[in-house]
Amino acid sequence: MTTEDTTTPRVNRRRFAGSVAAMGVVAAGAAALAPDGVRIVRETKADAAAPEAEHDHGGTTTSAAQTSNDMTADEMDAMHEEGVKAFPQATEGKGGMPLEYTEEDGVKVFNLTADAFQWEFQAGKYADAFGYNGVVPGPEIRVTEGDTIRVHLTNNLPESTAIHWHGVMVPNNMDGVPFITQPPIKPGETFTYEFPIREGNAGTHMYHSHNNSTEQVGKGLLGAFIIEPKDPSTRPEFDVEYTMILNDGPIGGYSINGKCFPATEPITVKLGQKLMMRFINEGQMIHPMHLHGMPMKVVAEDGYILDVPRMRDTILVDPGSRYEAIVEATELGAWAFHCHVLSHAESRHGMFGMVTVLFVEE
Ligand SMILES: [Cu+2]
Repeated sequence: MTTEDTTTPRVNRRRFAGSVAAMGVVAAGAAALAPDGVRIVRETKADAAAPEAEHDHGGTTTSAAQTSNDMTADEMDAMHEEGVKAFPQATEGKGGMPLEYTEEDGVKVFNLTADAFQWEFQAGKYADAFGYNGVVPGPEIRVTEGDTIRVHLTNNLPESTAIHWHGVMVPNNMDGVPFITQPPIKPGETFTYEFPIREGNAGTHMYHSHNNSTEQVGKGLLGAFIIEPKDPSTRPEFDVEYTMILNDGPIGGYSINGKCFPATEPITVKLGQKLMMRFINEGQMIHPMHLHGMPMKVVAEDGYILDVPRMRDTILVDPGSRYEAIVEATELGAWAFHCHVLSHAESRHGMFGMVTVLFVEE
C-alpha cells in the first residue's frame, strides 16, 4: 500500500479505487521508461503455462527481469505502484458463485460440464483453462447435512475425466477415481454421481478432477464444496464469509480464485463484523496465507472443528487441506492479505500472484 493509504485511518474502498484512475497515467509513462533488458510484455499463452514462466512479474529465478539489475529505485517504485493502483483490476469471468440446483423427489440435483476455454486471469492475459461450467474455480456447491444430492457431469473435454469429492464422505463407488472406483468419463459422456450428505461432515471441502489431475486441476477443474451443519449451533458463528481457493498451475501461476493480483478480488467487511475465511489449497505447493492487521482464529481443519482454536496471523495452507478461520474486523483500513512464500507474491516489479486486500470499512 502507499503511505497515503496506510496512514489514513478510514480507508474507504471508493477513495482507494479513485486514486487508481489518477495513477494509471503515471504508471503507463513509467512503464515506457523502463530500460532495455526489462521485459514489460504481455504474457503469451505459452508463457502462461507455468509459474516458472512469470517473467513479467519476476516470479522466479528464470526471469529475464530478475537477472536484470538496471532499474532505478524510482523505476521499481513506479512498477510497484502501477500494480497496486490497478487493483482491483477488472477481468472477464468470475468463478466460485453458488451452483443452482433443482429438487427431484427430495434430491438436490446439480449439473456440471467440464469444458476447455480461455480464462482471463489478469487484464488482457489468458490461459488455456479446463473448468466446470466455464469458470475457474468451478461453481460452489453448497449443501446441508442430511441432504441427498445428484450431480450430472458432462465431459466436453478432449480427454477423460472424473470428479473426486475431496473431504466428503461418500459411498465407495462415488469416490471418483478412474479404474479404482469407476470407469473414466470419456469425452462426450455424462456420468451421474449421487450420495447422501452425512451428519458430522459439515465444513469446507472441495471437488476436483481425479484424472490427469496435475494438468486438469492445475488448469481449473476444481471448486468449493461447502456442507452446512444441520444444527448451526455446532459451528462457530460469523457474519460474512469468503472462500479463497489457492492454485499454482497454468492459470497465471500463483492465483486466488482463478485470478492473479492485481486482478484478484478484494474482500470487504464492516468494522466489527466476524469474517469467516475458508481457505482451500488446490495447488501443489504450500501457501502460508498472511493477513496484516488482525489475527485469524483457526476453528476448523478439513471441515472438522478443532477442540482448541488456534490464533494465527499466518495460516499454512497445504495442498489438499482446508482451513476455516474467523477474523474479527476490529481494525479499519486496507490490509494486505497474501501468501508469505514471497516469490508467490512480490518481486522487484511489485506485487503479483497470491495477493489481495481486506478492506475494513465503517
Ligand atoms: Cu504461496
